[in-house]
Amino acid sequence: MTTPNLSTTIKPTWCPGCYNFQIFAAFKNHIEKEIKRGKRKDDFAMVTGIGCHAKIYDYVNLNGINSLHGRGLPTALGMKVGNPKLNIFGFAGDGDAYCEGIEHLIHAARYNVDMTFIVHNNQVFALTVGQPTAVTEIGFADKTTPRGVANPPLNPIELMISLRASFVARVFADVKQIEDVLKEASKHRGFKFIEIIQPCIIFHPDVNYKKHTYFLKDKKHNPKNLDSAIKRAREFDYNKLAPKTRIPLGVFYVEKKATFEEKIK
Ligand SMILES: Cc1ncc(C[n+]2csc(CCOP(=O)(O)OP(=O)(O)O)c2C)c(N)n1
Ligand code: SF4
Repeated sequence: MTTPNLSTTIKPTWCPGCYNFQIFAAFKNHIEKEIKRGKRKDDFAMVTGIGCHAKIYDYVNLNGINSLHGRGLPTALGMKVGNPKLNIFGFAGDGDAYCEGIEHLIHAARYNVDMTFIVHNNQVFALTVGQPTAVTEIGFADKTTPRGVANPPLNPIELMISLRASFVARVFADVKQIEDVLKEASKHRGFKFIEIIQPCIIFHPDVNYKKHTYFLKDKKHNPKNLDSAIKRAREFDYNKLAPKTRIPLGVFYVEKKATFEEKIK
């Protein structure tokens, strides 16, 4: 089967060097490989929120809906009810997913909607020029928060595991890491939550995150073990990086259970 062209003719307007390019490349590679493995282009659909991350919608030649800020998940849920066979990929920013859309994230995880939800976590509302979100570190200051963030950041991995989201993973914005986790996720039926640490080189630059990361699989982490998953999730609290901070990457938690679609049949 010939692989359809998954790029549109629209030229990306992300800042040169933006890590969103890595996510874009990895996602296209993944879909191309899925098509080579026998899937059809029309088996897939995309949903995005609003933000820098959401521009991916204009650059990938797939069906879908460019939704509202924070409302990608209910849009995806509606699409899934209409066509349960659709393989949906949702893209959100941390503002989108953890601020405006947090209620939808909680319930999509509880319902176990069979879809993949990818959060581009750059720890700011980037498109609107770098305001803090729910995962910004204490002390981060901008024009809206001149005295600096006062509240500790939310730990989305811990939140997702505590809700027993059925597939919970985190990677860095690196093409291979993203492709690997997407391949792993493609074998799972249920809500696949994948957070990508995606520094915004303009408003929340990379503070050498990669140097602090390690892979859960190298530590023989068992993703079916809830207690161990929570323990690993707590190793990085999204606040400032101390010299000994360790950021686990890979699949934290996996649980086999009925999907939303199966429950409403
Ligand atoms: C309901 C609503 N609130 C606010 C906005 C304004 N807005 C557009 S993009 C954006 C920031 C998006 O930040 P994030 O979701 O983190 O994505 P990023 O730009 O960092 O990729 C905001 C606040 C909007 N479009 N709609
Ligand atoms: S503002 Fe940040 S997230 Fe947005 S395109 Fe530029 S580098 Fe990327």
